[in-house]
Amino acid sequence: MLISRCYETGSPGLESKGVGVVVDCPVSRRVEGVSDIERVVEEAVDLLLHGLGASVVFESSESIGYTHTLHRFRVYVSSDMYVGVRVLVRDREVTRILFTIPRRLSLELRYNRATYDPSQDLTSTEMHSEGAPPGQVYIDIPIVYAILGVPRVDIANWKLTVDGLVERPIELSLADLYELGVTSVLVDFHCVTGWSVKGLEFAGVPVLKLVELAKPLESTRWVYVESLDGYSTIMPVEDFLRSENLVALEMNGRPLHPLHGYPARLLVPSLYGWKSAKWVKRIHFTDRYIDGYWEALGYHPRGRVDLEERFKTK
Ligand SMILES: Nc1nc2c(c(=O)[nH]1)N[C@H]1C(S)=C(S)[C@@H](COP(=O)(O)O)O[C@H]1N2
Ligand SMILES: [Mo]
Repeated sequence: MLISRCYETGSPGLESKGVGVVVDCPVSRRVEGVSDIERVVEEAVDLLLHGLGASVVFESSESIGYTHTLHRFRVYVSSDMYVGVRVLVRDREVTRILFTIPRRLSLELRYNRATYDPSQDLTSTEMHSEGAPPGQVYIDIPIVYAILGVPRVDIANWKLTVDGLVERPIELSLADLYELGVTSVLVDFHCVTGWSVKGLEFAGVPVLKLVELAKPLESTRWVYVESLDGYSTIMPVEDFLRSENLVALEMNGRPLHPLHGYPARLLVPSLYGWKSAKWVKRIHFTDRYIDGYWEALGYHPRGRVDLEERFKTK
């Protein structure tokens, strides 16, 4: 049996792109090449989307570091609607297949639903050799990503909210943030797709300063971050509470470029770049794990660069 159980997730960011639910299925199947992968997709589509007629169209492949490849397919259910299929391959083994199901599509999916337990993913012991982070290549400047587009920012009314499990929720304007005092850090930045940039200078308000003001409760385990564009991400509170982490307002001596997140982005350099949400509007302390945008598509709840936590390990 190719697929025995699957995990269902979703996120507001995906919702805004018309995706109702992501179905994430762990798989273990050896493949030798693209045609093998296509056969696995057809088998999976047959199992889950029975009666759909499997017209599988290959879309693209992308390397994720040196270790993984992500292959995208589409299964058209009508001329303008398709189920997205993403196949993750590691060392010639398909390790998971993810289906992105359109919101407008009501399908009877055949699989056993399971509940995702992020605590399994918090105990990675994978180690690596000294030097550059495993699976990463240095490039000169960061590639701009804006998966949900570049939002228009009304700077006069923009505020950063810090709330959730805190003693004192706070709201800060850009001027308020500058008044708290700006610190600069020199960091390397790493994207999960395999590129890294050395020596970027960011300036902003240390998150520890915001924590002093808002005072998260002991029961906090996760920090969920939301952006103006509908993007979101999540990380364990212990990764959030690092002294180098900033609500960054400047990069390389200038206010953040609109494409890099103006007026403010989170900067968490120990984690892969997708955790550093741009155009940030809300930092929410919580005791409950929920997927952010990329986490809902199979990316790791934690994402430490040193331990190569690229994808959920289930
Ligand atoms: N709001 C938002 N934040 C985001 C993203 C995005 O698409 N939207 N992409 C993430 C990813 S995958 C990376 S690698 C970095 C890239 O930062 P840059 O665009 O400033 O180079 O931003 C992260 N923050
Ligand atoms: Mo990224």
